[in-house]
Amino acid sequence: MFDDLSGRLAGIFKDLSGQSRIRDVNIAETVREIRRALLDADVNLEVAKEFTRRVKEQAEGEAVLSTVSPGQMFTKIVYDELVRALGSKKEDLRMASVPPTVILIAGLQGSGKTTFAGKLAKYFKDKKQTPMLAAADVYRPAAVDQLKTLGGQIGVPVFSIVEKDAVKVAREALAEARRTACSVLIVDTAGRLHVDSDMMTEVSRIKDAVKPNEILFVVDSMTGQDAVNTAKAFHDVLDFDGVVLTKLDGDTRGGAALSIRSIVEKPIKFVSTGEKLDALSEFHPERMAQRILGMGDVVSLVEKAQEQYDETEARKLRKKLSSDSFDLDDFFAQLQQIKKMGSMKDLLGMMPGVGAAVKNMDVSDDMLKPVEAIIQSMTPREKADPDILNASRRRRIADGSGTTVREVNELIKNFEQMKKMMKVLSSQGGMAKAMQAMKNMPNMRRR
Ligand SMILES: Nc1nc2c(ncn2[C@@H]2O[C@H](COP(=O)(O)OP(=O)(O)O)[C@@H](O)[C@H]2O)c(=O)[nH]1
Ligand SMILES: [Mg+2]
Repeated sequence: MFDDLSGRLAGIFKDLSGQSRIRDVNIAETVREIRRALLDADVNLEVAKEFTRRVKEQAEGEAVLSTVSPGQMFTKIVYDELVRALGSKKEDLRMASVPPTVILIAGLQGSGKTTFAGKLAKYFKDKKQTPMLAAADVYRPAAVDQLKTLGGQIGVPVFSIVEKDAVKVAREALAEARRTACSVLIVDTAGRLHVDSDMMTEVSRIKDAVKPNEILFVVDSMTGQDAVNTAKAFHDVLDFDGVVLTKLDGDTRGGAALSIRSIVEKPIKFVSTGEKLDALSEFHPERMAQRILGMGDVVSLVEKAQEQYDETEARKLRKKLSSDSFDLDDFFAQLQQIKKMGSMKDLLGMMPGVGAAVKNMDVSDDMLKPVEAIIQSMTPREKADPDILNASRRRRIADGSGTTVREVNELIKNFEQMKKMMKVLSSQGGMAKAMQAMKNMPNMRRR
């Protein structure tokens, strides 16, 4: 799987190898090619658009690192976006504080629910848990037999009754799991070939009857775009907790894997890669992204170069501050740096001792836009020496940037404050004090 997409992306990055600097690259064209590759891999159109919009934004805002090529830089940017699209971090199953943990499996017929139920039972058994399977697909006798065969292979009890009442099976299975002190109850349900209301009603009733800790939606990744639509339909009714992608061993183009998270905003928790009982893995967004790109070494190379770059910049900045030559160009560069690193609030929130302070603060990236416009309307001399900014210069800058003189005045005040604040920061690490100062900056409030 993903072979086509991997190949296409590798080709795009390779085409960039003639360029030595990212500013020589036709970013728009490169991004268009990435979008085409994603669409050909059956990624949802909206997801592909948002993906490439973010790649473009980052490529344009990227600092020029002398030690990495544009192709490598793009690889890193696309890698980061893949990880994000796949859900950023691994998410575990929610286990009950008092066993048994109840896991409800839902999905269309043929998606691989029963096979997955067996695999999950084995997964828990391997973790020294005591799972039980419940056969709540009561319509086809073969379905119960299939589950019993799987249970037999791994030595896990399978609960079933003769009556064709799925809710009753689930309820009685739960009682049985409690009675026999099983730690996990996995409820396999019936699916239809298409989303239909009878099926949805039945799973909802099972959900109400056994109050599962975790509802897993199983989807066949070979069904591409349909997988995304089905996920949406199930999500609307069931509000499931996680997704299981099956048949990733087939010739799926990978679109479902890349789209589903963005569309239903629920994590992928497992992937299934074969008919055998051990063909199940927990889902790791980073590992999956690495598999798609097949370029883990490039990613870490760029990361290192970025760290080094940031260090050099920080050293330069400290020197500037101590020699008092920090000017509006540096101020601007700092703002760009902050923007590049992602949402300001997230960023500030990660700094030790700051998290709580910014929680209630209004910080938005948009507030930087007028600030940028103002600085860009200044002459190099004005940027280097803000002291020369008299009234007529300020008027001219306001007109040029589509702002008001008051905003220009505020910005210059903010700049002076930032300069002071950064001095404090670089001297004693007085982060809390700096945050307080920032909170009081007029331009830092929502506009
Ligand atoms: N290749 C492959 N086949 C699978 C996978 N999971 C399930 N299957 C097959 O898909 C078919 C339907 O699976 P089943 O579990 O009965 O689906 P259910 O109707 O949702 O319960 C069976 O032939 C399974 O062997 C997988 O990850 N890879
Ligand atoms: Mg089944």
